[in-house]
Amino acid sequence: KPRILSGIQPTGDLHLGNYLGAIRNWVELQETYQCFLFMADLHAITVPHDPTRLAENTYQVAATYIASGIDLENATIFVQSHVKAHTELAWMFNCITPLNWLERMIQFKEKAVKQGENVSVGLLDYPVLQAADILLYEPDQVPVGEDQKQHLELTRDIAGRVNHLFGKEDAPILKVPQPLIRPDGARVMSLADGTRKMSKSDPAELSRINLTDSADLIKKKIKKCKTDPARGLEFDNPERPECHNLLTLYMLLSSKTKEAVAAECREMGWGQFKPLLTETTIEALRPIQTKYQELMDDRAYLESVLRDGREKAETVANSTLAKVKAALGYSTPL
Ligand code: AQP
Repeated sequence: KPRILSGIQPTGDLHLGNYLGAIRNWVELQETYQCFLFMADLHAITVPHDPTRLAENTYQVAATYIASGIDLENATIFVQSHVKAHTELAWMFNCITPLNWLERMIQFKEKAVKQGENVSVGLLDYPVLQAADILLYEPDQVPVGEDQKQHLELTRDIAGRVNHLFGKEDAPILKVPQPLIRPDGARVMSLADGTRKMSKSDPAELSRINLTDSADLIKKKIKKCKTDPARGLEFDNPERPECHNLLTLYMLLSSKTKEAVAAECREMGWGQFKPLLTETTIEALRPIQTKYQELMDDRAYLESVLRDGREKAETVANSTLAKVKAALGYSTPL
């Protein structure tokens, strides 16, 4: 089977964007691909974080992967900080990556504005660590959304530079992965503003539906979400981003086609559509929430999953790291 790799930062409660934009795609991809899926807890501290929540959030993300249908027969789930090769390779990449490659990263520029004077070196270095995460596992493809395309391009550039500087033409050191672009419609927008993405770090709780929200809370959030006064509901009208987003959510959660949803909702008003979206969301999340709770109540099992995951991940990661270190000319530890 070809291999893919992906991860999520344990920086807070996971929401419908994380599920529909990432995890649910992995569940489909695991039929065809061998998956390495991790919790990016080293990336989680590139912006100020809460040390009392980090470990718990990491377990929650692992439980969400499994509860959403990730099958441990097909996938290796591990914690980034448990596999030391990530930071070690990132250091080596730091030393061969030109600074200006990082300074032009859009995500850095956007996040740096929010951090002001306190922006950390880690935030600038975020995509270098990401390159190490990816290249250690020699994946064939990496599932990426729009926002991560530039980072994957950088990963490919770093791999190319290592191969060029230290490898031989016919024997590259690092495998250069291809992007696996996500299907359309998998960019979930904020419930408070249809032009901004749904995000864990948005201070407005009502802007997102978390995967662990109760039925009552889901109902409240959909009731309060932003809509518009136009009559009838439609996809793809740039003047109506909220309408497009809510129909997309309904389409993805009901697993209906876009055409079917467009036809079903064409004549509807918000008063009719909102209860339908509420019911659909609650029903779609119910089985995930039940399984999630079982997993969170069985810490010993989750620990065993992460221990196995670390062992499998380390075997692959350490072998790639050893290749890079040899190519860079390091002595073997005695
Ligand atoms: N709104 C979204 N729509 C579709 N996909 C999304 N993802 C995140 N938000 C949406 C995807 O989820 C994965 C997790 O990403 P991450 O935690 O590493 O960071 P992120 O993309 O920055 O996610 P958030 O939720 O917005 O977190 P914060 O607020 O902490 O930055 C990725 O595959 C991402 O594409």
